[in-house]
Parts: sequence; C-alpha cells; structure tokens
Amino acid sequence: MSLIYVLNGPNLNLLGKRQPHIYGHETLADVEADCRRVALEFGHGIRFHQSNREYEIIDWIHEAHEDAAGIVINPAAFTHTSVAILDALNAFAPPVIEVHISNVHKRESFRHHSFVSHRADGVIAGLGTEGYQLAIRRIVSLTKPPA
Ligand code: CA2
Repeated sequence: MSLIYVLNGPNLNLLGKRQPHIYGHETLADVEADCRRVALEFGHGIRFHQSNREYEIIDWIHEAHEDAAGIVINPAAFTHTSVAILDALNAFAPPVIEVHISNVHKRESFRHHSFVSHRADGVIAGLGTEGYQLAIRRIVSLTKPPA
C-alpha cells in the first residue's frame, strides 16, 4: 500500500477547539479520519502528523522520500516564513499539494505570500477542512498511471 503523507504545522492541534468562525468545527482527529477514508478508497495509506516545531516537519518530509506517493501539507504559519520547509520540499520529487483551511487571500496581507507555493503542484485555500480530501484525490490522480 503506498503512502500519502499529510503534514500539519503549528497550532493546528487546536482545530475545532478555538476560532471555529475561521477554521470550522472539525478537530484534527476528524480531519485525519476523513483523510484515511478517502485515501483507502484508492488503496492508499496515510501518515498523518502535526507539529509546532519546524524541524519535525522537515524530518517528516525527509522520511517521505523513502516511501511516499505524495505530500499534502498545511504548513500553517510556517507557510509565510519557512525557506527551510521549501528547501525540504524542493528535494522531494512526487506531488505536493498545499492546503489552507481559510482563504488566506481574504485575510491579512502577510498571509498572501507562501514560500511553499514555490514548490507546490497545487494550492487549495478557503474550502475548509474539505480541502484535505480534495488534495488527497489530486495526489491520487497525479500518481495514477495513464489508462
Ligand atoms: O488557513 C489555514 O489553514 C492556515 O494555514 C492556518 C494557519 C495560518 O497561520 C495560515 O495563515 C492559514 C493557522 C493555524 C492555526 O490553527 C488554529 C486552529 C484553531 C484555533 C486556533 C488556531
């Protein structure tokens, strides 16, 4: 079973517990369950992680080199600050889809720039936590051999 990594950055452990007007009512555990269900439909497994520490996210991207079909990443605030995460993703060949729960372009101007978008094959923003499921479907279609 090939694996899709789903990586989540700082504070996303608070999902569903604070600021539901911005990020909705689903918890990160709900998002993980949704991701597993969708991936399984296509015969994929999921490695699902969240960290408040930049180096842990970088280490998981390195680990994904070994066995991942693709990466879905919501880098959270590291989106707007981290050249280190961009560098790690640049060294990873399979598809990368960047997800934001909120529409970052409707928010403060400092959220309009993403380092990760320089590498991402696709970006989803403002579709709520459903964006994760759509990102997994996109990874599957990008990795499927042509019929
Ligand atoms: O919209 C997104 O998914 C973001 O990546 C979320 C980040 C933010 O810094 C980005 O600009 C956009 C913030 C994640 C914080 O998550 C929380 C969830 C619930 C309550 C508090 C924080």
